[in-house]
Amino acid sequence: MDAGIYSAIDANINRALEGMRVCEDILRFVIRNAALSAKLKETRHEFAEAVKRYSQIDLLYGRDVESDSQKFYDAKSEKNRDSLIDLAKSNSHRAMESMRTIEEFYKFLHPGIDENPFQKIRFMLYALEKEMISILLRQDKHRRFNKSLYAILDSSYVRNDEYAKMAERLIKGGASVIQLRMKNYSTGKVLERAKEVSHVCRENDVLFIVNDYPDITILSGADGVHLGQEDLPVMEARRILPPDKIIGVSTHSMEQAMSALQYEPDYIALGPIFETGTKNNILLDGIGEDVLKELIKITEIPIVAIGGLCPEKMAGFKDLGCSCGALVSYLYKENKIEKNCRMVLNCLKA
Ligand code: TZP
Ligand code: MG
Repeated sequence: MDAGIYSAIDANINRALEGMRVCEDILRFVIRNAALSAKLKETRHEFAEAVKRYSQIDLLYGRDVESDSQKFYDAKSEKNRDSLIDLAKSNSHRAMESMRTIEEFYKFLHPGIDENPFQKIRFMLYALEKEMISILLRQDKHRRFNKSLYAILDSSYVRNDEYAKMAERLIKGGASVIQLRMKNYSTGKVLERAKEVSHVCRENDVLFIVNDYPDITILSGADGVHLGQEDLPVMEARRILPPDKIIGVSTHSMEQAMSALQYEPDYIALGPIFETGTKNNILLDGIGEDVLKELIKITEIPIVAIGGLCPEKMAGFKDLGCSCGALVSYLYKENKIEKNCRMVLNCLKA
């Protein structure tokens, strides 16, 4: 009987290590999240330590690859992984399920023992899976910030009954992301507009972001929320938002951007890059393109330039490597929305 038990433990140790390794490589090379891949690596090492409780000789003695009836059996689903999420999920489950088997045999071999290292590792894997899948769900949305126009539906520029129509026009002009920014409106009114715009964006497969309100983000079915320096902190908003919602943060200097990065937002908006009178109706100086250039160099998350943008001023954006611009006033100029959008996009696309 013991040889059989050790054979099961041995097989599951290998399975768990393999599952963890695939997830670690997804985190390291595909998602490129150094912190999370390091956490998983630590867990894998902790597991390798815990496994030393078993004698190598017992495990190897129990190993019998030749007579394993399922050794070359791949479930149909294993041959048809249709997404990276699918691949990540199946491999984290492989690791967690194996951990459970090892945990159960450990209890069986050590009756009455309280401490079970494999149980602790299993729970660590559950938490890591949640983080990994959440990142993958959002990463798909990050692609929309590549060579793209982030158009802001601002209440100072849009008539009350024209939000949906304006969203359609911005999308027609080529916007990939639409943000609803309504200052000094009741949350009931913002929700009403958010639902309308969310519908238009979903129909057109365009990302929809709500400014200021995580609750309205959820209720309107938006893709994410945009938070300013005075709004809820990213970490707190993350706690209440479903894992697929993205969070963007406004920053106005290199220091603020560096500080925002610690909390892993999905994107950072930096500005005003140029002088603008749109924000709070006061004239603000631009912080300049050099800060933008510097920030783009030090992070891989999408950086959205904002503030005073217009084609004349965006001539150097391609050289800067800036792939996303957020605009308000220029887009509505002379009511030539579609044309204005296209002019901006020409400054971002190669
Ligand atoms: N945040 C920084 S600048 C700005 C916001 C909301 C206003 C951008 O508007 P415009 O008209 O494109 O300068
Ligand atoms: Mg705000």
